[in-house]
Amino acid sequence: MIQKFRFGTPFETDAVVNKQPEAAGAPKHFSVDNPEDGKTVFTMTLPSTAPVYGMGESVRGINKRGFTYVAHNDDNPHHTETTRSLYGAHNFFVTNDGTPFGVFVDFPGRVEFDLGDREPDTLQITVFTDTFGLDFYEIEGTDYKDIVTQFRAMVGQSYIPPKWAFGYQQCRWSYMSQEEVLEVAEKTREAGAPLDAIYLDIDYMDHYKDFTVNPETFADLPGLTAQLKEMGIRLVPIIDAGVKKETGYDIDDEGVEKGYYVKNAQGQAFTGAVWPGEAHFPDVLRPEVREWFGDKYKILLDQGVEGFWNDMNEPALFHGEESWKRMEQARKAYEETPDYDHLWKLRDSFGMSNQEIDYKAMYHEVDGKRIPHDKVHNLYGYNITRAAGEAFQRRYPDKRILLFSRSSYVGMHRYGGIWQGDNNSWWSHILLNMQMMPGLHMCGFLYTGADIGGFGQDTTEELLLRWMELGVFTPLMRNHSAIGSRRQEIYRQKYAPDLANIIRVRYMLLPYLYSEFVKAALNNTMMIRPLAFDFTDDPIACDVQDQLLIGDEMMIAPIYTPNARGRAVYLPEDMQLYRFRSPEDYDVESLPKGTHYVPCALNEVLLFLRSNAIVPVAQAADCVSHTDYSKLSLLANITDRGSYTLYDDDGFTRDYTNPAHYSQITVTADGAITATGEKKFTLA
Ligand code: MIG
Repeated sequence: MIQKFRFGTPFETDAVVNKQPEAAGAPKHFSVDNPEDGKTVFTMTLPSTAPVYGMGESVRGINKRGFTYVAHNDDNPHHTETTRSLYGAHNFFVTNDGTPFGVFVDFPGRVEFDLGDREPDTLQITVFTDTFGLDFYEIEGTDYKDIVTQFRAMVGQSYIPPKWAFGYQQCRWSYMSQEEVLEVAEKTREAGAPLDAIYLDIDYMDHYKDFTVNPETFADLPGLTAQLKEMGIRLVPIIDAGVKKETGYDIDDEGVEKGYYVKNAQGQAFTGAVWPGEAHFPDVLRPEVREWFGDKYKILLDQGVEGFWNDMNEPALFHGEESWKRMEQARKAYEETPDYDHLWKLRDSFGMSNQEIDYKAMYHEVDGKRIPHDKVHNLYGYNITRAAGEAFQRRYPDKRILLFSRSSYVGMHRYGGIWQGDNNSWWSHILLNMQMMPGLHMCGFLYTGADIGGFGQDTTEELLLRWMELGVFTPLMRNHSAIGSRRQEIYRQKYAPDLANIIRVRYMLLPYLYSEFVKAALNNTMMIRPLAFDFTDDPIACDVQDQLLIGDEMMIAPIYTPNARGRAVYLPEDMQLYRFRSPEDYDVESLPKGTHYVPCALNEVLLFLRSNAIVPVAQAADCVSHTDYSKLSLLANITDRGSYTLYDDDGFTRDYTNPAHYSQITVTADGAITATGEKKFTLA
């Protein structure tokens, strides 16, 4: 049961599609105070042992208890233990005070979630309601999964990417020319690895101008996409939020002329500096601006591109008009009076990126009203990605186009996925990648993953192998790294054959992973869950934060420490351990419920099949479209009888609800297989 409580006059965020009536009375679990003007504070007492799950893209463990998270979308490359805000605002969590319940705070600005930080037994949510009110939702249900499903039904169906987007993808900041892109394609395949996509980072553009291509280094983009397509590889360029300010650049001219950008206090287009230098920011809270900006993607789609990643859309600012002025003033003051006080101010003024003073000086126009950006800050990334998503639905209703974003808000999950931003080549970030997955799946951001191998810092081969072994199971499986860091392409590694085989295990598992993903999207469920969501009565399972359930049939326990030869794994029930060195080379072992030390060599992927579980697998091919779905075999751990609902479709159209996409597979203890539909299955 969902109850919505309205406080003041909220700003319409468009997070919720299934509108709820307002409930009578007050929230059941929280007391509500207005201790100071401008803040609405929700407080509840909750034993410190009660877990909190959710908060989407955020640091620390799967259980979020004991820290303060702040909804304030931030281009923040420091993903450390004390980081309060990352790129997305995902204001949803579930907890348990004897009965399980969930909370969703629908508010476009800053919200602080103290989940037992200042006081261990208190949850306190502070919403900065000086300008807008909020909708506060309490959701009750039979268990966490049920609450999540109710929430997801309310916020709408998750985005489903094309099937090829479940293949392995290679990125780098940046592949500098079309020759280099082809080299990556050829060498990856020569190394024996499947590959489905190569990414273009900012340097493909002409002077960082959105929707342009550098005419010298990418002289024939349509030729490049065609050549790649013959190899079964797609090209995915980046789009930045800031549009270069330049007279004569048609898109900017048009944006200025039509008044489509966010404005400054004087009513002119706001200028902030990002990669192109001075840039303008489309006012994507306005539907006509979304339509305008979204339609521009066609320029690249017409050249054979089939997907996009939207970056810098918090929006990130290297500096804005106000932070620049502040620096200038401080410098002047110091030049005039070079004293300590002015020096100190000058030093402080170097905080120029992503400053609140700039966000306060940007204005949106919504229904004819001027809205300061800082009040609706968390909706920007959502709406710039929505602009593309809406354009794709309008122009290509029968085709899926890959789309994911860095910044987001709940609601954006209907239009695209997200990647987890600028992590580092750190062991702790493999764990963080794993621990972020359930919170994101709770909010409907099903298509997600982190930069495999780590974005910043130098990777090592061991780190890359271990991270890839987790990446096998994340819907977005993309290797990406920053300019200046050690190269991470698999063919450059001594362990290339092992990396190739790990990636091939992903392709073997594609029928299952794709099926579980689409079913999760269509049924508003989580493909990736903590053990605590399924084994609610098992206190040990509820305490496990470094293992995950992947769909309904399997569990993973990836290695995230250096120099490990294996790790301890908790099995909440009897399971079958598969240890894959490649799709063809593996061993299987039955393990009873309990804790086990499980050896795992550097080149091995561990997979635990649950009791009576069935996982359909294919023969690994060099790309998704070459994978033969007509000849599937089954991994099966049958003690009694197992049944699996397999979803499959053409991978391109949006005809998800067609019953022909489903087959029902049953396996009995004697190995007999029965299945509906045309497919013939054999046991692996
Ligand atoms: O200021 O486009 O998160 O993936 O490689 C950095 C360059 C801008 C940040 C993205 C990252 C991308 C990088 N971008």
